[in-house]
Amino acid sequence: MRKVHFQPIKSLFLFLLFALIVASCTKKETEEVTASGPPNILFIFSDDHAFQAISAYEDRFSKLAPTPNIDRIADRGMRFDRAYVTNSICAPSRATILTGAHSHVNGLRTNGDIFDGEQITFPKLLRENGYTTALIGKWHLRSKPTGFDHWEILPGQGHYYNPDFISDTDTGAVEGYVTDLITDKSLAWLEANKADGKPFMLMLQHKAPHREWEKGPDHLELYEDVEFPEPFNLFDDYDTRGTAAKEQDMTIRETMQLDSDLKLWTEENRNKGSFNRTYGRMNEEQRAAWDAVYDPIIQEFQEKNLQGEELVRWKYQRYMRDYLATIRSVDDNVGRVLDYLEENGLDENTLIVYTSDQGFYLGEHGWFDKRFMYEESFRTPLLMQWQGKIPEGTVNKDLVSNLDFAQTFLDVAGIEAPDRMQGRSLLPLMTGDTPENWRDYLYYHYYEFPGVHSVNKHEGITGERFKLMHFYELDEWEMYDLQEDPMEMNNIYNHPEYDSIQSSLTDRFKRLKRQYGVIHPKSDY
Ligand code: SGN
Ligand code: CA
Repeated sequence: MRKVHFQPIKSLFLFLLFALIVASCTKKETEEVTASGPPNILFIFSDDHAFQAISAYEDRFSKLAPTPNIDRIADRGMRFDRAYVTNSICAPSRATILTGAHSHVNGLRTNGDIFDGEQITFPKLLRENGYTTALIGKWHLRSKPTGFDHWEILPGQGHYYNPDFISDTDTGAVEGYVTDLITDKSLAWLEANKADGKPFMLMLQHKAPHREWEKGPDHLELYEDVEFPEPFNLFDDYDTRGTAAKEQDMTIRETMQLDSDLKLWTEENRNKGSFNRTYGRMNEEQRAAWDAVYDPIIQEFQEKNLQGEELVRWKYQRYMRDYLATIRSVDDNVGRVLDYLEENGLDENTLIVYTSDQGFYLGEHGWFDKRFMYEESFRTPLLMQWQGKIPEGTVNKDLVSNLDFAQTFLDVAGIEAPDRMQGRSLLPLMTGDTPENWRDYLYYHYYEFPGVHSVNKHEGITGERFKLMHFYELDEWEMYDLQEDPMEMNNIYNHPEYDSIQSSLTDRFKRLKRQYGVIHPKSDY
C-alpha cells in the first residue's frame, strides 16, 4: 500500500482551502439566519391610485404614461389582479388595513368618523413582537397614530406644495413637493434605524395622486403634448343603472371644476375655492415654473370657448395630464426607495407592498372620484415583492382585499392574528399555493351619504363572475355579469335568464353578512 505524504507546501494550501470553506460556510449560515428571520415590511401606499394608471396592469395608459419603478415590484414579485377594498373611501380603507376588520367592526365608516386608536392593530402587534415601526405621510384618521415608534403625518388631506407635517415632537411647513418630502423623510428614517438590529415595518403613505392632482416641479411639462385615450363609456347615459349612478355628483362634465380641479386660475377667480390650499401655498419660484406651463393653457382655453362634449373631452385630457404626472412623481420616488433597499442589501429580506387606499375613475362612466362598488373604484392596485419567497413575474387572480393585510403581515412575522381580524393571510397565495377553501365572495359596504360626491349608501358582494349590489336606502338592486360586461353597463338584476344565479347570489349575500356580523337596520333582511 502506498503511503501518502503531504508536502509542506501542499498541506499549507489545503489548510488554507479548508479555512476558506469554513469561513464561507459560516458567512453563508449567518446570511441564512438573517434572511430567514422575520422580514422587514415596507408598505408603500398611495391615495386614489387607479390600477388603470399602473403600467404593470397593461391598461390604456401603459405606453403613454408608464410607471417603470412601481412595475419593478411586479417584475420581481407578484401582481394581484383582483385586489379590492371593503369600503372605497380613504379613512375607512386605512382603518380596515390597520385593524384587519370591516368598517362596522372597527367603527370607522366614513371620512367624518374618528379612528379609535385604542383598538388592536397590526403595527401594535408587530411592535410588541420586536419590530421597529414607523408611519410617514398621509394618515387621515383624525386621532393620533398609535402603535408606531415614529410618525410624521400630513394634517388631514395634506398639501402638495410646502406641506405641513405633524410629528410627536414637531409641527410645521416644510419647503418642497409632498411626494419628494415623504420619501426624503422615509429614507432618513430607514437610514437612522438600519443598524438597530430589529426588523422594521414602515408605512410610507403618499398624498398623491389625490384631488386636485397638483403635479410637482419636475413634471410640470411631462404630458403636455400627449393625447390620452378616452374610455368608451366617457359619455355614459346610465341607462339600466339605478338612481345612485344617475344622481351622483362626480362627473367630469358637471362636478369637475375649471379653477380648482383644472387650475385655470385667472385674476377673477383667484382667492376662492381651493386657491389658498393649492397655488396659494407656492413660493415665488414654484409659481413662476407653474405659470410658465399654465398661462398658455389658460389662454388656449379662453380662445377655444368649448361647449358640451368638446368641453368634457378637453377637461378629461387636462385631468389625465395632471393626474398621471402626479403619479410619475410617485413612481420616481418609489424608484429612490427601491434603489436604497438594493444598495443596502435590504431588498433581500423585505416584503415590499405597493397599493392604494382604493381605486379611482379615470373618466369611466364619465366620472372621477371613487366610493361606488363598480370595478374601477372597488378594485385597488396590489403588487408585492419578497425576494426568494414570492416567485418573480407572477400574477394572482384570487379575490383578495385590504382586509387581508393585517393578517398577512402578522403571518409573515410569525405572529398569531387575533380572532377579531376578519381577513385572511395572503402568504400562501404569495407562494403560489392558494388554499382549496380560499374565499369565493367579498363583502362591500359604503356608508358616506349624504356627503361629498353624493353616492348613495350601498352594500354588496362580488364573486369571480357575478356582482350583486343593494342601494338599501333606495331599495334598488343592481347585478352585473363581469365576464360579459366588465365595464358594468348592463344591470341584469331581475333578468329572467339570470334567475337562479340571482337567488344564489342573494343567499350568499345573506350568509356573508351573517359571517361578518353585519347588523344594519335597513340591510338586515
Ligand atoms: C375631498 C375631495 C373629494 C374627495 C374627498 C375624500 N374634494 O373632499 O373629491 O372625494 O376629499 O377623498 S377636494 O376638493 O377637497 O379635493 S379621500 O381620498 O380622502 O377619501
Ligand atoms: Ca383616497
